[in-house]
Amino acid sequence: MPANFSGIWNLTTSDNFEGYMLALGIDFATRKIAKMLKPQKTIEQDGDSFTIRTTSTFRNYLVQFKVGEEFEEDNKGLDGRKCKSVVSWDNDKLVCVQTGEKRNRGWTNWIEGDELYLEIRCEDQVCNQVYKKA
Ligand code: VLP
Repeated sequence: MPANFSGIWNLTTSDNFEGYMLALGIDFATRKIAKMLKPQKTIEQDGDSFTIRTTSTFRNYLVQFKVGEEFEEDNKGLDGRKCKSVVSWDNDKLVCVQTGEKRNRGWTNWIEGDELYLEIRCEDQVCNQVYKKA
């Protein structure tokens, strides 16, 4: 049985979010606001079907996908670029490859105890975040 990511998760730590945002070309003013945020993730999982909402006082982001099915991702409110994205299982890790203008773009989510880990990648930058179950 695959891992179950469903729940509400609150950001506790974030490492090199600045580097990740720089790689995405996020402007100075937006970066200053974004790095102060403590986003919350609300994940709904039904087997291989996912809805992931990342919400904050500044902007919200929604993505919906089925594992193994490529989809068009419009990173509206983030860097605004479009990607062809596909998510797959690597054991109990959820691995997304976001193919588009930016090289080596993607993310990995996994669970350890009552914590949700997120690694987000763009070009040569890696940001690691930890969320705690609400
Ligand atoms: C852009 C980068 C901050 C920063 C500017 C706006 C939404 C896996 C996956 C599901 C992610 C998170 C990507 C965050 C990139 C921000 C607005 C912050 C609040 O999550 O869980 O989408 O890739």
